[in-house]
Amino acid sequence: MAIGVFGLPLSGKTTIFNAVTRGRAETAPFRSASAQPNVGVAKVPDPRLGVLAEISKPKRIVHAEVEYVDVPAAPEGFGKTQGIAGEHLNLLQRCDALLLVARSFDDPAVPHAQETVDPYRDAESLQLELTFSDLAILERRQERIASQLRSARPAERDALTREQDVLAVIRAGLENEVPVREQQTPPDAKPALDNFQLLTAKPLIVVFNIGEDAIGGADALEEEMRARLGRPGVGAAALCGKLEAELARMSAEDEAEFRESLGAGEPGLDRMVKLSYGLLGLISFLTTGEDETRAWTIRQGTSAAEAAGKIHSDIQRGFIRAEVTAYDDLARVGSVAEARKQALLRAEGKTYAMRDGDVVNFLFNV
Ligand SMILES: Nc1nc2c(ncn2[C@@H]2O[C@H](COP(=O)(O)OP(=O)(O)OP(=O)(O)O)[C@@H](O)[C@H]2O)c(=O)[nH]1
Ligand SMILES: [Mg+2]
Repeated sequence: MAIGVFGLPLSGKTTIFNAVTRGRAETAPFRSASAQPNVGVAKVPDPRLGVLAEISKPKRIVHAEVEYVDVPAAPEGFGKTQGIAGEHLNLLQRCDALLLVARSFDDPAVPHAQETVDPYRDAESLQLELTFSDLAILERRQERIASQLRSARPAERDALTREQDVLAVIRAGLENEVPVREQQTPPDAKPALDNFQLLTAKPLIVVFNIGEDAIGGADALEEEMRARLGRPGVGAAALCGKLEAELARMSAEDEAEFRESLGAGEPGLDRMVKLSYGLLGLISFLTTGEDETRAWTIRQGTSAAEAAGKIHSDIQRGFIRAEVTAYDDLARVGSVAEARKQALLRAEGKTYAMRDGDVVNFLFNV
């Protein structure tokens, strides 16, 4: 699972990438010479792990992880309504979700790609870029189909014509600015569509990178963003990339103390990572024992047997049953033994659909 970070030049993409991955990629108040993407991994914040660790006293805690790819802005700049192309397009296409960074901080030392700071304008024009890229992809495919149809055998014609019809409908939707993720596409068109990796089909997180002086208003801004930008499959977050990147370099204690002194509630960065996790349709099941307390990433709707396979293929193969306790129940009663006594521990079979926060012990036999 990877999230592609993109935006206008100097909007703070790399700063936010560093904050979220605790990385040290180069940031600068001028266009970076390096056109290389930065790739890193973010831990998904999960306070439940700390609570379970209190119960099991494990040697280590392992968080779920999501990969982030910081895609450099194209030299000619995005936001010029020409679509995203080349290597930048390839990078974004490979990602499962996109994170759009719009600059909301004012700083005379950092030139702006546009004349003024207007994150809503930038977010809109960047989304338009995604639409243009998709239109170009569809157009190329339509041209290919047209040429294939000229020499196609009757047996092939049907499938090609059907695809052509589907593509025409999607294109018409895009031309009316309806992203693919909001379009109703016929189920049999899904494999072909997945293959195209259309950008507006992917979940999108819009992040406003606010200045240090605006942190107090982050919650209100986020609410406004949700009202103005929120659509199915689109999330919104406001955070100060620069501050978050500085905090990410501190020790855990210093960071907590500093956040406390800022009077900030849940860090914007944590909210952003959780938001991405949810938009990707991901949930975590938890395991805990003497060795480790751990969050495992699965897609919503994953069966117990498949979840077991995440840990080890042997556990899936030899699956007998899963002993499941809801996290809230376990946290409330304080021990697995007590959960068992109070009949809060359920036995579930292979096809059980896992829920977020299930604390699981798989029984297996190989
Ligand atoms: N004041 C202020 N400056 C910021 C903030 N976020 C980033 N910057 C500064 O803006 C400049 C550009 O930040 P980067 O993170 O390199 O931006 P970028 O979008 O990765 O830039 P390119 O990759 O060159 O397009 C750096 O000097 C950052 O320190 C912020 O929240 N407040
Ligand atoms: Mg950068």
